Amino acid sequence: MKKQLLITGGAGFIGSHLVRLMVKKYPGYHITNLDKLTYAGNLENLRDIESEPNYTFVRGDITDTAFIQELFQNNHFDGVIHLAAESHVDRSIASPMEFVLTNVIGTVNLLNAARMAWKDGDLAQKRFYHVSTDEVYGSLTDEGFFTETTSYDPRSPYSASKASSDHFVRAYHHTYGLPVVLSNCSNNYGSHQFPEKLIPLFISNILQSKPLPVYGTGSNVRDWLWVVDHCSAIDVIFHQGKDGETYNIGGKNEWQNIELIKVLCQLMDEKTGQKPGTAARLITYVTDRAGHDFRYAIDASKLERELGWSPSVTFEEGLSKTIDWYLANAEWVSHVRSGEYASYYEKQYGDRLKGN
Ligand code: NAD
Ligand code: TDX
Repeated sequence: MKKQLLITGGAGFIGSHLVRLMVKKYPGYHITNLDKLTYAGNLENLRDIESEPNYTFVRGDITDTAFIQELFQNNHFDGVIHLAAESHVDRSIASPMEFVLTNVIGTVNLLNAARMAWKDGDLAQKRFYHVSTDEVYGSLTDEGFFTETTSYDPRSPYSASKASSDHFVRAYHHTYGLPVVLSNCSNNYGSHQFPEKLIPLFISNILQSKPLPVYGTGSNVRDWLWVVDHCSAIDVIFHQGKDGETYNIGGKNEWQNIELIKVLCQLMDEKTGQKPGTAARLITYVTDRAGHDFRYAIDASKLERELGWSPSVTFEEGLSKTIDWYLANAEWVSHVRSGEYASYYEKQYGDRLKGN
């Protein structure tokens, strides 16, 4: 019998890369992708694998308790990899409640459904994996790294909601014995990322000669990991991680925002045949993000040491591949930016969008 795996948020940026990896690498698994298709979810991301026999898409909302319970009753999931979330810090500052609903209530709904579904089974064969972020640890000064034992200190509504969901996942492990594993990853970049996050936003703006809004002085530091490498880490942790454990994921790749932006501008000039310096002239310093965390930096040595994971590309390679993808997929960018893509996909995919 096939192993049944539920991936939530599989139509989003990281989720679509993970669904593709799992569908292709594990033909003996059946992958169900549950996604609400918010502004960030896009079935076009999965067009290449949507007809595979071991893949099913279900449209649904993780905050809908009855729907989630029914989904777990109608399917016998052996594993859940939970990525569905509201994921953009700036949106969380403008509208925190959506983050509480999806990231906290939605996660607890899934935990409850898994607990009920697995209560009489062999728990050794089950696993609930929560995909989380390094932002739960707060903000670093120039020194130090986040480890798995760093105290939680979330400082934005987004990171507070992710911290809360992490706590619920661990609480279900300790209280009810639910088999769980968690990971906290640094900033991802790569293809199919919604152009509201720094790298795809700036690529897209450069292509339209629009200003590049650098928050504050541009001195904040982020630790960047290619999305494909994040997914290879999730694969390893899902299969080999120890029950109840947390693993930090990161690529030892810190960049001050402004330094990264200058490299991006230079690469964009080269790849589009513009005169050197053209893209950089679009750099515009703007009012800082409220509560802007200064620095994130991940110590991923536990994952490397215990599970033998390491990233597959350098930042230069990953960024170059990412830019090439955006240059070749201008149509994707214009769909998701136009705000019309929801109705566009309704037309494209018709009944498949109505859920089951
Ligand atoms: P994303 O915003 O690109 O995708 C989120 C997906 O979740 C979308 O497909 C959306 O439609 C779906 N979704 C949202 N609300 C839903 C709901 N109520 N019910 C069902 N589906 C819903 O996000 P991403 O960047 O791919 O992040 C995925 C996960 O990884 C998130 O949990 C995020 O916190 C975590 N994470 C992201 C990063 C990063 O750099 N992007 C880093 C570390 C961890
Ligand atoms: O227009 C911008 N200008 C700017 O200076 C944007 C969108 C961002 N920034 C800065 C803010 C951050 O210091 O760039 C840095 C990166 O910003 P984002 O791409 O918004 O990412 P961040 O806030 O660091 O959070 C990301 O990494 C951790 C993801 O969005 C989260 O989902 C993930 O958990």
